[in-house]
Amino acid sequence: MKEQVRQWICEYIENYGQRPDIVTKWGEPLVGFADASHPYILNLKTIIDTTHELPTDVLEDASVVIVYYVPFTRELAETNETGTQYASAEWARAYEETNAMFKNLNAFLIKQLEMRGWHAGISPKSATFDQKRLKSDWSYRHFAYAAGLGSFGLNNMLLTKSGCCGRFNTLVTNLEVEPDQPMTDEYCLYKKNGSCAVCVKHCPTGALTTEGYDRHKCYELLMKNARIHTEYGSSYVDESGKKANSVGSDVCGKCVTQSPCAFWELK
Ligand code: B12
Ligand code: SF4
Ligand code: SF4
Repeated sequence: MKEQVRQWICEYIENYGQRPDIVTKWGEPLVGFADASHPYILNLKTIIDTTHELPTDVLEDASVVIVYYVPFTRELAETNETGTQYASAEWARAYEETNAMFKNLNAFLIKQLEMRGWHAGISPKSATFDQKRLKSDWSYRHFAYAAGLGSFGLNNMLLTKSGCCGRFNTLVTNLEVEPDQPMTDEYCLYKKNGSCAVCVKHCPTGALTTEGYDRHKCYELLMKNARIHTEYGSSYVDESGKKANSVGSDVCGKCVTQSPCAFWELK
């Protein structure tokens, strides 16, 4: 059944990418299954916040969280150049098109699972984040880590074996499968041996340093970009769940797109 779920995801994304109204290209997705009762997950309220949801808040008999990572392409990453504060229009569009695709893909997966007698659901908290704390009560990266999809980089991204220039999503289900385990290796070169830190050099605002990350400084630039890139909509909603949280695409990604860990290809 794990292979079946992976196939559904891969095929759906491939077909979706053929739609005439879709410009963004995606690479081969990675899929992991996080154990809903793994101690790491049960501890998320302590690690992140007491308000963070658990899989059982979404589905009473949750067994696993299906986590998938959808990589972008090198061509897209190259459009989002360093040395400027502004995100490329292509990067903004890819952000919006991918977030829209996720909604459709999750609906498709829920339908497939339910047709076979399983239950599945998504956390409504995943589509929003607290505008003051700049934190979500459903962190994809933590579920991705628990599903063994990667390790945290200095740039704050969850680095996977295919890189970090892509986006995550999740689905909670009561499907009976053998869950994957968090990985013990470290992918980030800085965390491994103190080298690299390219992501820090590329950050135009100083939000990202080797000492830490200032999410508010980062968000200021994202909102600046949102005011420029209004043409593709705004996929994140505020906490009411009804209103877009910005006027456009709140993006930057300079700590991702030209980094060696974007696709694990050193330049
Ligand atoms: C709120 C939010 C933001 C905020 C705050 C950013 C932040 N770093 O949290 C703002 C709006 C500023 C933002 C910016 C960006 N975001 Co954002 N954002 C989110 C959102 C909605 C929630 C994240 C959250 O709650 N973070 C707060 C807590 C939970 O995490 P944290 O503060 O980062 O700290 C934890 C980790 O660093 C971790 N950690 C660090 N080291 C280690 C080591 C170990 C061993 C462990 C276990 C944990 C660990 O533990 C910390 C404490 O919990 C998620 C989507 C989602 N629902 O998950 C996307 C998400 C994190 N964003 C994403 C992206 C790509 C971006 C941007 C590049 C914007 C863009 N698209 O152009 C920038 C990158 C900024 C950066 N360098 O972090 C992607 C990341 C993809 C990836 N490969 O990991 C996500 C997952 C969206 C998605 N669908 O894929 N984002
Ligand atoms: S650019 Fe280098 S230091 Fe930064 S997250 Fe990637 S591997 Fe780690
Ligand atoms: S998204 Fe931009 S501002 Fe935020 S940490 Fe990355 S490079 Fe810096």
